[in-house]
Amino acid sequence: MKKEKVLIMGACGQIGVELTLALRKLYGADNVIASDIREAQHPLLEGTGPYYTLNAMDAAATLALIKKENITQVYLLAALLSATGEKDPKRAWDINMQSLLQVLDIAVQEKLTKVYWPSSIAVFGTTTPKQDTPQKTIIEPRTVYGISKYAGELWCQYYNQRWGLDVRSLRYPGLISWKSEPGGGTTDYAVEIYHEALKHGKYTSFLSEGTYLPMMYMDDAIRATIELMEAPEEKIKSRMAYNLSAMSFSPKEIAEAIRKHIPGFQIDYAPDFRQQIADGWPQSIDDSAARADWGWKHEFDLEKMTADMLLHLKEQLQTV
Ligand code: AKB
Repeated sequence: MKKEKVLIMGACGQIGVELTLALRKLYGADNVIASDIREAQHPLLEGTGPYYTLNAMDAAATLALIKKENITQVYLLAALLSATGEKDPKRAWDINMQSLLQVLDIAVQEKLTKVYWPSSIAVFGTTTPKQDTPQKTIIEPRTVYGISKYAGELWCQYYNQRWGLDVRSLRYPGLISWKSEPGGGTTDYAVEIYHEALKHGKYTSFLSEGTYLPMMYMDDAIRATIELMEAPEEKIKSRMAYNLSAMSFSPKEIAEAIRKHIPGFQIDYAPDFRQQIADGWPQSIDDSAARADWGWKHEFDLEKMTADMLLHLKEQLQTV
């Protein structure tokens, strides 16, 4: 059997840091090559394994690195998210699409065994059912990020059908993590709020108090990603991305959960342009296909996540 060697593109991002660390534990540090456009790697990755500066838009450099390191699997995580994407839609489209198409082409050419590419709940829009949004439903994204994710899903499916490429994908909800910070998403408030609660005891939310969105703790998201990638090929019945779900809450509810640990915590609301993006997304997700096909099961709810986030962030603050 061919020995697997993984390349992670976008390793210094919110998902990338934790996925790199988890995959290094699983496959061995030298078998997981981290790369990112940033020259300096994320502090948590330092000393944990090989790192390269790589622009995901540079096809020649990507191919050269894949050949040099005898890569067999690629996780392409580099992307512009929903809020950043709306500030420069054409740039978001170029980055999100070009990097994917290049990786898919290289994967076919170099006969890679697997590719992972993340999608998002951002594929859904205002015409989609808002509660328990099904795997297959009306999909009319309203943001350039959502459009690029939906187009990307179709490209992944196309490369699977046309070239037999084993490409797998998940529609992540908002992701909440303490090791690495999010950048440029509409769901970022649900990370900022924990930092601000510990530092200042108050937070101004850029989403209104009753805005429900699907969310997930990073531990669950990393486990889902690895379980999907490790699942036997015959269990992967959708080559569009799988819906994935754990919990749904509003800014008001997360504030109440934080108040159980920090009783004086205060929240107020100043919705900005991200409110409109959030209003176009589902409030909860039906991920029964992921649960039935490859056994997905979440572990963290709002209470468990809040306790874990505050514990780790408090430790982090004390060591700074
Ligand atoms: C965003 O808010 O843009 C992302 C996402 C839901 O994909 N966190």
